[in-house]
Amino acid sequence: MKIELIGFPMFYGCDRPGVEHGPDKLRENGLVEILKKHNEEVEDFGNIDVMSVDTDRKYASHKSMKYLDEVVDGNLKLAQAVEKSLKAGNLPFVVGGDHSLGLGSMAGVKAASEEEYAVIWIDAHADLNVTESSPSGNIHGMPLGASTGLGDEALTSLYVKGQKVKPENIYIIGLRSVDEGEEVIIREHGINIWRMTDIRERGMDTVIHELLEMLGDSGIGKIHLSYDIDSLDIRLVPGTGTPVEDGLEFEESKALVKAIISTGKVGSIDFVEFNPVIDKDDITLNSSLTMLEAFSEALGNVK
Ligand code: DIR
Ligand code: MN
Ligand code: MN
Ligand code: MN
Repeated sequence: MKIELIGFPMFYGCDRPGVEHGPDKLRENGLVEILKKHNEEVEDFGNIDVMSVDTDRKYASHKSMKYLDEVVDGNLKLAQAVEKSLKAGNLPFVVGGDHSLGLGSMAGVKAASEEEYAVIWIDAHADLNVTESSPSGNIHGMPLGASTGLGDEALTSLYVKGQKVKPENIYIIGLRSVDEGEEVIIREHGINIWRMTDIRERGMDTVIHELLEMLGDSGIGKIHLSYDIDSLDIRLVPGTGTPVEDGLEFEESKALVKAIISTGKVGSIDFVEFNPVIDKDDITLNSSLTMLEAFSEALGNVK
C-alpha cells in the first residue's frame, strides 16, 4: 500500500502560532526518507492550502470558537484529499499542524467508504469538547466530540453530514488532562479510555492486550489512528502547545503504535501538534522523528 503524506500547516485550531511549520520542518529533517526506509511506495502530496487571516479576526466567524471559518475551510480541503487518497487505495498519513485536522481526516474516511471504522486517539487530552464545554474556544480540543455528532453543526456537518464514528468504536489512550464536560461525554457515550493512571497501574503491555481484545471483539476491520505528540511525557515534547506531565515514555509509545499498526487494520494516520518555533534544542523534533521511525517500521512490516 502506498503511503501518501499530506501536510496540514494550520495553527488556527490551537491558537498558538508555530505549529503550522511542523510539516515542512519534519520534511527538512528527513520525514519522507524515514517513511521510504521501510516502505516501497511513498508519495508526498504536499501541503493543504490553508487560508491566511489576521489574528485579530479570530472571533470574526463565531463568538466563542476561534477561527471557525478558517478551520472549516482547511478541513474541507483535507477531507477531500483524504477521501481521494483512500479511494486510490493509498494510506493517507496526515502531518500537522494542530489536532483540528482530525475533523478533516475522519470526514474523509467516512466519505471514502460505508464501512464502519474504529478511531484510536493517542493523546494527553480527550479532544471531546463542544462549544459550551470548551475552556479555551480552541477547536483542536473538539474534533473527537464533533466526530460523534456532538457540538456545533459547522463541525458535525463538515464534508459529510452526521456522525463520523460511533462512540463505542473510539479508544483514547494516554489521558491525563480532561475537562469536566469531557468527563460527562466519556461517561454518557461509553467511550473507551485508558488514562495514564491505568497505564501506570497495569503497564502498557496489559493495556495493549486489552485494546486489541476489545478491537477484535468489536469485529471492526478498519482503524483511523490519530497520534498527538503531547501524549509523550512533557520532557520529551517541550515543543508542543499544551504539554502535560506524567506522560508516555518512548518505549511505551512505540510499543503501542507498533501493536496497533501490526493489526493490519490501520487505513489512515494523523501525526499532530509539533511546534518547531517553541521547541527547545530540537528535543521535540527528535522525539517526533523517533516516533515517525516507529510508525514507518511498523507500516513496513504489515503484509
Ligand atoms: C483543552 C486542551 N482540553 C481544550 N486541549 C488540547 O482547550 O479543549 N488538546 N490541548 O490537544
Ligand atoms: Mn489532541
Ligand atoms: Mn493533546
Ligand atoms: Mn478503562
